[in-house]
Amino acid sequence: MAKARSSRRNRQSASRPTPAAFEGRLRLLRDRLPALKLDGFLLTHAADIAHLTGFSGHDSVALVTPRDVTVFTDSRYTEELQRDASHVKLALRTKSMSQTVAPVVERARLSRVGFEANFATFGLMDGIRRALRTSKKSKTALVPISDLMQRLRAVKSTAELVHTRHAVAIAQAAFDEVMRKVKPGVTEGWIAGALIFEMRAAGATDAAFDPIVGAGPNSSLPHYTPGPVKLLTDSLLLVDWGALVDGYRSDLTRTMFLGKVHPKLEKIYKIVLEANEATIAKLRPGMTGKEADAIARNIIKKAGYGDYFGHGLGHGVGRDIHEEPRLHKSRDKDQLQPGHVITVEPGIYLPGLGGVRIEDDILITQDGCEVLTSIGKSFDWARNVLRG
Ligand SMILES: [Mn+2]
Repeated sequence: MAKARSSRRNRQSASRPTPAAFEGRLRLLRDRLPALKLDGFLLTHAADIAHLTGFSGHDSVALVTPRDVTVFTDSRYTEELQRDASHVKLALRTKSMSQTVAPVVERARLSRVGFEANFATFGLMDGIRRALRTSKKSKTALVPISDLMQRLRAVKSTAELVHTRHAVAIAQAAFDEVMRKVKPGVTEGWIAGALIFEMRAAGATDAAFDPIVGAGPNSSLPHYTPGPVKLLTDSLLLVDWGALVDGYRSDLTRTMFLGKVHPKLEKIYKIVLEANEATIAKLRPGMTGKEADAIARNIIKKAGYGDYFGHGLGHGVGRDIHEEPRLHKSRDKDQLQPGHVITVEPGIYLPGLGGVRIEDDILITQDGCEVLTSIGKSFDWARNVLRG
């Protein structure tokens, strides 16, 4: 018992943001409300609530007003809330969530309350709306807003970057450990499970997402689900994985060869590597998501594989595995800013033969960028890393 208590204290002092950090984050949200003519904001996405309060429970809702923050949760989470977010008000849910939230919104006499349109469920918002309507006094309008919190969370503080760097370090160490054991006959599922085990054994909360491990031709499916498929000699292996550490995620991909390399796969490996490196060399604040995407896409197009690179170049990564900003041809206005953490992950996928993707995590800085990931990626590395 005593031991558990002291380790909890260690963890808190090591990595918990100070109340001042939450005040700063809340101020950024509150500063946006007047322009949107809002006097309150409802949060339903666990990552947004954790970012603003420190509370990381699920099935919870938070109401931010200019004066205070209320978290609506149930008895499973009350101890956690009091421990991690003692600066917020607790509203214990005993009835449905909508019947718990509505009276608090009403008592606060709010006229326009925003909510994140991309995360709130229709069921919850409709329930709150109905509960408010049954009360004669209430005149509160619920207003859908897109990507407000996503944009606020996109720029990372130094304190947040400590967690991201830690998530990268744990993912990379697990990769090194597991790849030493990979040899012909090992299955995709074993590799995926071993990566999760090694990351958790090293202190990660979990994997950042279910690892994608594609052996041979399976590597041409960008979001393949690994199974009991054995890795054969003279084939390739694509691994896309990351760690979740203190609420922050990393996201990497490497493609490697076992035995003889098919000349066509060698060719696309070198093109994808050039696209990855040329893009990273040019990333800087002020560049749009479309411009960044175009650097990699033009290289792949010129080499004749434009039709085999279907997804966007990359995405923000933080509390969510896919978040703002997006590096995509549709993003011609949003500019990269210092503090953005993004992935750069060009790929070429040849159905029936195999796919190559090389993904790094990048921090946008004042005058360029910093590559957070440091695992090898040269063709020689890819050919030699699996020695089994
Ligand atoms: Mn990714």
